[in-house]
Amino acid sequence: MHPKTVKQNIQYGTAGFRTKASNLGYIMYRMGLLAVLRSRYKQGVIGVMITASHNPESDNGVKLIDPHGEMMEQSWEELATRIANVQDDELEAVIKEIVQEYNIDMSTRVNILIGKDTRPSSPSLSKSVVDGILALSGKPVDYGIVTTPQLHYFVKCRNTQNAYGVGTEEGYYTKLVTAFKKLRGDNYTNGNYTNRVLYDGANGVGARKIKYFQERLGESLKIELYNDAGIGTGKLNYLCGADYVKSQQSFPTGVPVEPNVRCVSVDGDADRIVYYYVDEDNKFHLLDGDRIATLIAGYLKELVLGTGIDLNLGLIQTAYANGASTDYITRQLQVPVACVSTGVKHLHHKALEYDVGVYFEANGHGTVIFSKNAKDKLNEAAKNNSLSEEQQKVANKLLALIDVINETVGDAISDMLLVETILHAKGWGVQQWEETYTDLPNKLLKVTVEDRNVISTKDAERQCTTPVGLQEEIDTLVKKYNKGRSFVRPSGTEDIVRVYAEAATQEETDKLAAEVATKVY
Ligand code: 16G
Ligand code: ZN
Repeated sequence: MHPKTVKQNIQYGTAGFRTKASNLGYIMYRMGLLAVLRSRYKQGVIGVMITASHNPESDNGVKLIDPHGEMMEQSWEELATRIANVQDDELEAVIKEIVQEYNIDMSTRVNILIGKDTRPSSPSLSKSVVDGILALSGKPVDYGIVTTPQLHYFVKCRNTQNAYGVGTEEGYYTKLVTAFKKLRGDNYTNGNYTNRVLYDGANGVGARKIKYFQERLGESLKIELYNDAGIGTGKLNYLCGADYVKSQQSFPTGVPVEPNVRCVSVDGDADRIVYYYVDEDNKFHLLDGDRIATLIAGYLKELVLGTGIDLNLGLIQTAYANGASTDYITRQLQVPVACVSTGVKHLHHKALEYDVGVYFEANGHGTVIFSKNAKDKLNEAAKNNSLSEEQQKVANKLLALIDVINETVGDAISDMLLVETILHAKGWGVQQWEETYTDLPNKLLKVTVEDRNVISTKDAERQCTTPVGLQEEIDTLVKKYNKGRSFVRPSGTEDIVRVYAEAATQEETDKLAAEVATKVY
């Protein structure tokens, strides 16, 4: 059954395994096996998500979700890679080895939750995962087509006996929408804020699931859905979706162009979101993950101050965050910023160090996590009559906000509801939001090299340590430019090196990026 069909080794990377769907059958089966091992080892429910996110429709992928609803712990990625690459006749022995090494009790009953995106290849790959789970006597629980963040949420609910929320689709919609409506109250508009948003579903699961929100939100937020093509039309992520809009810095196909109207795009598994609009002169304006992060962190800081509770709040970014966003948030809003390596797991991990940890990648993946300490103190404050009425009110508001947020992972729809709540509270339209700071011009280039792994980095990928001398060359180039900044890193998802540059003008930025790129060859 499920014989290994590909000779080359594959690696469990930043976002799990991802490649051409036709090469993934045996990988899925083996990840079913691994999920059962992980579940028995952690003594908790594990999730398996089948998706290739923003990649083309013909790709697919798989990633595992740990009991707290987080991405699988890094130390097990190497086991995933090992299991994926062994020859068929060695598979059983490798499994036995892992069972021994980790002292796993193979007699416990375990549940594995499975979710998939709308790719035409997903149903058959899902069957392969089920076969793997059954082969080790685990119990597969099929959630069907769901967004990645929904599956993360279900895993967390199941492991907390529904204390985090009810672990069903209905439970998820009810939790988010109830909190959103509570915060919005009866006045759906406020100042420059209007309750209408154009939504690009990327022809994927994000389009399918937003319909449940539309029904429940009604007039409180009028979401107009575009790019809702059916399965197998080849249109998934094609010329639309969050990754397209962010990387091309242009308006997606399929969404009507209306000046100054807020638009959002989600990606193929709805864990990323970006905002944008066109102005009267038909100029495109992007409000990316950095913008969303600063909006959220600034607002949460206001609320935390309003409660009078001492909570430490921080923002986590990566080297790709626009320098102007970092500047604005540290200097003007006085929120401390930490920088970590690319990849959601690094940001999430760092955010756990704060009472209120906001994290976002520039590409639009992010969320907020609240410590137990923060939640306890807020719950206490909400009931504490020795606090002022205002303080109690703010504590209640923060508690409701926590329920709008999917703390397990970046969630495009939950993030949208959060942004809409903040804009509504501030009475801001998209222009007021954009006026908070001006992005520095930036450029991202891909460079194809023989072996991308000759480049290694340190300091959250902002400096390279090998090849020797490259960093000095970059430093020399950067010094020539006003507000210059540049770094190079090997991609974790493609066989290329990425070059990022920023400077005072677009012309200088493009030049700096091109110059740095020549040093990488
Ligand atoms: C993956 C990551 C994303 C990261 C991107 C970087 C997850 C769920 N996704 O899509 O966070 O920004 O890789 O790709 O971790 P790169 O290494 O090719 O630049
Ligand atoms: Zn995604």
